[in-house]
Amino acid sequence: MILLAAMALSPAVLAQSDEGLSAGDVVKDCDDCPELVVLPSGTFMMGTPISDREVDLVRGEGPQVKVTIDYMFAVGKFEVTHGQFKAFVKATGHVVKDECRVWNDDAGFNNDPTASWQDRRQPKRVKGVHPVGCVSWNDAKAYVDWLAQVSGKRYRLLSEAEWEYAARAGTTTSRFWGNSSGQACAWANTFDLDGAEEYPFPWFPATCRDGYADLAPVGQFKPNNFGLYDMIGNVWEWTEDCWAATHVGRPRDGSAWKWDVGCDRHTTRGGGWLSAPERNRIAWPGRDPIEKRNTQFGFRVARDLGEVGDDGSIRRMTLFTSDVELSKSFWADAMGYRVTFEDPAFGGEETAESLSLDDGNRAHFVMMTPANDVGPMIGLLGSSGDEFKPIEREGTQRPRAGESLLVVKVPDIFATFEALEAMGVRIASKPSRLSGQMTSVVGYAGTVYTPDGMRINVQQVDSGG
Ligand SMILES: [Ca+2]
Ligand SMILES: [Ca+2]
Repeated sequence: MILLAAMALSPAVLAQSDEGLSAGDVVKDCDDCPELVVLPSGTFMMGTPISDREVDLVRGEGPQVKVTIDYMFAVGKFEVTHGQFKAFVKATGHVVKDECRVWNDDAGFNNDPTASWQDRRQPKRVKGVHPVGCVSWNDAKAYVDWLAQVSGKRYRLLSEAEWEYAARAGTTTSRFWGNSSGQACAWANTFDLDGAEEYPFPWFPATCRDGYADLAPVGQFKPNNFGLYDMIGNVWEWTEDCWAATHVGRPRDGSAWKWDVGCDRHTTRGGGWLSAPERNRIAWPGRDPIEKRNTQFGFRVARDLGEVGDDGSIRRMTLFTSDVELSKSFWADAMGYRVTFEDPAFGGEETAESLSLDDGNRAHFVMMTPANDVGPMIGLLGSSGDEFKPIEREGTQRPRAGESLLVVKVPDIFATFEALEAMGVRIASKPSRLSGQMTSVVGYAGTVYTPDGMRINVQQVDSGG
């Protein structure tokens, strides 16, 4: 009832267009869609300072890096609920695998083959207003893809940087209410004295009572400064990023940190109802296998605002195709650019191995951000020389010295995706956010020459798995 009252007080608009939205607005795109809060752009320090007594450098919450999110985006006001996820399962027939790590009085905290997202033991009877749990990263991805389909909007998971930015909401303390785990109970459902009475987990609880020994319905505690609920505690939230043990090398523009070859473990954030207080902190990253299901693992959604190109910037991404020939008609209308790789040391053994790809990936495209008003561009790996020839190469697709990328301007990056997909192209990683960087190429280093002769240095932005 508390939840319903809170929701009634924030009238959400069923938005047809994102024009005119500003930070703090609440948006709901369809009956079964989660409510979203529009977040402002901003800059923040990601991670925990070395001086913090709780800092866990082994787990990868340091060193601190400055991240600038120069775009507004929308984030789920609440964790995705069981009811919302159920609507997705009903509409699509999506199957969530059984077996989930749950608490059983006889077996303790164990991988129970009979537990599932619909029976995850805690709570004893799950309701629609509880956050969904016992779902894997793949299940979360399937859900956001479905939302994108039914709404026509760009739903996705949050990047880890976006998640931390959203959770901090302008604060710099270890929790969004301050530094004390003992004050958690007004703001978050964590492992508290109520939980400790019911579940004998071998770690200390927060020294307060939040009223929930295990899972709580979403939205029962005070929100953070952005109006987001349960950013700490209740369920852990899957992010788009691959887990890394450090923030060194992390993208600084809010984009997800992922490897071209994929990764086995993704980052979960925010802690959960049974986690120890030191894990119920904004910056502490979980590192969890992609198919892991746990009673306290759920997620939250994000959505991009507007259409690509609205503000002159586009998303950064990597994609692969299995047949270059098929995409020739697409390139025919494109304006030619050339990226030249001049460094003879580039493309050495170590680099080649770090980007070995799956069988069947023969040509490599990279998405590039625009130089000023140039607009969306895509790069195609090919030979150097007057006549550009696409290269189809087994194994590593990284350009080597003497090769180049043909970079072409496209009218609409998402129309391009659809066209490529219709041609049977496998897209390894869909664009996930706007980027304000002048030029960036995922996984590459080299030099870009724009048509008017401007030379731009391109930085390598990923680090391999
Ligand atoms: Ca609790
Ligand atoms: Ca949470």
